[in-house]
Amino acid sequence: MTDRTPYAKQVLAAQSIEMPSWAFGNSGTRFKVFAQQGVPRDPYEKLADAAQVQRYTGAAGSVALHIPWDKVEDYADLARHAAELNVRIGTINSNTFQDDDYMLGSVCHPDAKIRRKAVEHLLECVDIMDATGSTDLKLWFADGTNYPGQDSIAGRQDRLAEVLAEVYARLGDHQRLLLEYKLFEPSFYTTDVPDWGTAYAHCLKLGPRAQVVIDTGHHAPGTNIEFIVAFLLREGRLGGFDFNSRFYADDDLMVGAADPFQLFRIMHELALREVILPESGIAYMLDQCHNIEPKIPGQIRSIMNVQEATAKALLVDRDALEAAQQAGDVLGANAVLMDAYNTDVRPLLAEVRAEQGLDPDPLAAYAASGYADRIKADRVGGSQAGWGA
Ligand SMILES: [Mn+2]
Repeated sequence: MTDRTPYAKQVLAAQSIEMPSWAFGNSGTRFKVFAQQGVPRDPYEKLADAAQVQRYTGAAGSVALHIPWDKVEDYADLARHAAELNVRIGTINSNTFQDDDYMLGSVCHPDAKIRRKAVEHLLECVDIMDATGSTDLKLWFADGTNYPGQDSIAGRQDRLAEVLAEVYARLGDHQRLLLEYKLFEPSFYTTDVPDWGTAYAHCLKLGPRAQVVIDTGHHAPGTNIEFIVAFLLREGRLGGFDFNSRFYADDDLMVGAADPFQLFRIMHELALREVILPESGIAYMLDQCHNIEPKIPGQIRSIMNVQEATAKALLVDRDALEAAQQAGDVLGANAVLMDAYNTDVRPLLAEVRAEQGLDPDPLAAYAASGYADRIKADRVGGSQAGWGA
């Protein structure tokens, strides 16, 4: 067995996962949003909280913004604020699902005036990318229908293609359009971008800077997500991930909480192609909400879960795996994978952190810092940011 530990440590030390700004605001379900004390009141405070996650993990270097939830007067100033906190602005996420006009859809709406309004929002998001230095525009559409006959399924695809082409044409040469799919919800009969195949087909028509985002929570139970990863990677169309967990349907729980083995299998496909690090161009993001758990520790735990799955994937003995595969040794090949998965990588990650000058236990270090009490005391007055605000 080859010793892959030095290689794994080197990759882990350079890994970076993007945090969602909305993870730090209040969140809930369609039934109830539970308020927590000390929650940020504006995007500047969200970045300050995100910087805590980076401070204790060293593996969370960027923050995704969501427009209009993170609207500010001066985006260049927000980007400067981020840099001072040792994080940077990552993906710009658009929102065409929280306006009365979008009841029947946004970019697929039958009324051209509503579609125009949605396009203008998406173009504004590209302006914000220009101002913040962000390179990625992430699109997720709540568009779809609830009842058979409600609208033309094919007609909606035509409208979608037209809008995507206009937005793609507006991008700079260094910018990308990342198209996210979701099986269902909020629409319950048809969804206009329900799966990776639909997203992939639209991206192919647009051009090479249009790529697919895999949100791990957006599939039917039992879907083999690592197959989708391998396929899109091979085609050069894997733009990024929205990591989270779901038990039943999309619920944005902490990545690796529901099925750490699935996360390992996904990371294994990525490790095989050596695309774990930021320079691979794959945007590794969390898309989570912490409804009942504290938010900053929730993000720290999530980063650690990704690190653990990554460490195990990096430890897979590729020579032994390939030899077993070539020999048709089914049990042997499977055992190589399981040996890596069953390795306790926590000591290895503690070592990686110590070598970076970090506390080997990020959660304990954060808890001991007193930051949680400070923000509870400081952030009194004003209105706290929440899901959708
Ligand atoms: Mn998502």
